[in-house]
Amino acid sequence: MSKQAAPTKSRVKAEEQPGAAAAVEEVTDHIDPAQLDEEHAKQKEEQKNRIEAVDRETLLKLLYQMILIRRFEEKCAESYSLGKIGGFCHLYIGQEAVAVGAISAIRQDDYVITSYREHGHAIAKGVSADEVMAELYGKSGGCSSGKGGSMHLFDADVNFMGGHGIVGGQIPLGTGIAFGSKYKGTDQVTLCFFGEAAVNQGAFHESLNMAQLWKLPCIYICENNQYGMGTSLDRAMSLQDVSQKACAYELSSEFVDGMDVLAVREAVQRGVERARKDYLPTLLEIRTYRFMGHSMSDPGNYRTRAEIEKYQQRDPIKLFTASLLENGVIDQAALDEIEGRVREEVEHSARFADESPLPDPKELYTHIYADE
Ligand SMILES: Cc1ncc(C[n+]2csc(CCOP(=O)(O)OP(=O)(O)O)c2C)c(N)n1
Ligand SMILES: [Mg+2]
Repeated sequence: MSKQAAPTKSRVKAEEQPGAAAAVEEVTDHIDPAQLDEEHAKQKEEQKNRIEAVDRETLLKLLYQMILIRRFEEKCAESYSLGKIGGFCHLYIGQEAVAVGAISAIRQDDYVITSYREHGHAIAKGVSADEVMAELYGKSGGCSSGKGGSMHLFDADVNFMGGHGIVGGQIPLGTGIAFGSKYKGTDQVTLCFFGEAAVNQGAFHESLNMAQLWKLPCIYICENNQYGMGTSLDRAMSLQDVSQKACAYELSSEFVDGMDVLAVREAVQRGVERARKDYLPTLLEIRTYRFMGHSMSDPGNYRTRAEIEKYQQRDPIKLFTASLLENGVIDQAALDEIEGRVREEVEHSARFADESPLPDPKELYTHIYADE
């Protein structure tokens, strides 16, 4: 058997990606924090321009949502340890800029579908913190009536299509939702989120092939947090440059800094434009890092504290707050006011969940079939 050529280190070329030139970057070592720092320094100047391009109200909303998701999940961790939340619970702490930036780039009637690490996506899509917390508590006031729990949040009213526990299972479903939009002739787009471990699933490849072949308005968002449970990317993937996988199916793709909420928003905006105007799919590899364990029961023996702390220096909330302060968009008083409102919203959600009744046992027999 002939020896395979080493994977090429170049990204999909900018000129092959209409409208995407600015965000295409040189390849970096996947887990070299020093290099990521360097990238960030370069992006600092761009940051100022990015901030100026977005209205203040939107900037404050992005910050509010990221802080809300962070504090909400800190509350989840507390409630989990008190036994109020049972089953699996996968926190999103460290990755908030991805869901918030991406979902800020779509309309209310667009679709979002994602994995089990979805508390943040649900909140960013418009499911209330009350309904998410009640769902985690298994209470009837939850968005899935207390029958889904942490991994199965759904809310059709805001086109939030879950919450899926099978790794990569949501990718063909998201492709199908995008097919539905095109079939019905609407201009709705679908954001389909998944982790980098899902990219090794056949369903990912089948979906990308069909999406490009049939020109489906789907933006595939790989949240590359560099670990699938306790397995690092470099132990599991032959071609670790996820955005390159788009080449096999001729999709446009981009590599994005997932610690930068505005960079995420801009990349998704470009994907959305392609999808809405021309029914074209996009693959985005958004590089991020989870600060907590895979789930609440993860002892975390597969990585060092020093590695986590290195990434925490690029905490997306700290970075965004600092650039808003630096650029005079907010001052300390505005920040304190946001923190105060967030605290109230989170406390309210915990009270709501505590007080919400358990589902009636007869609910066991409802919502069993898709057409009910
Ligand atoms: C088909 C399938 N295989 C294995 C599992 C067990 N499992 C749950 S999460 C996970 C890792 C997924 O990692 P990734 O896709 O990177 O998402 P992340 O947890 O990092 O957000 C695995 C292997 C599963 N749920 N489904
Ligand atoms: Mg992962």
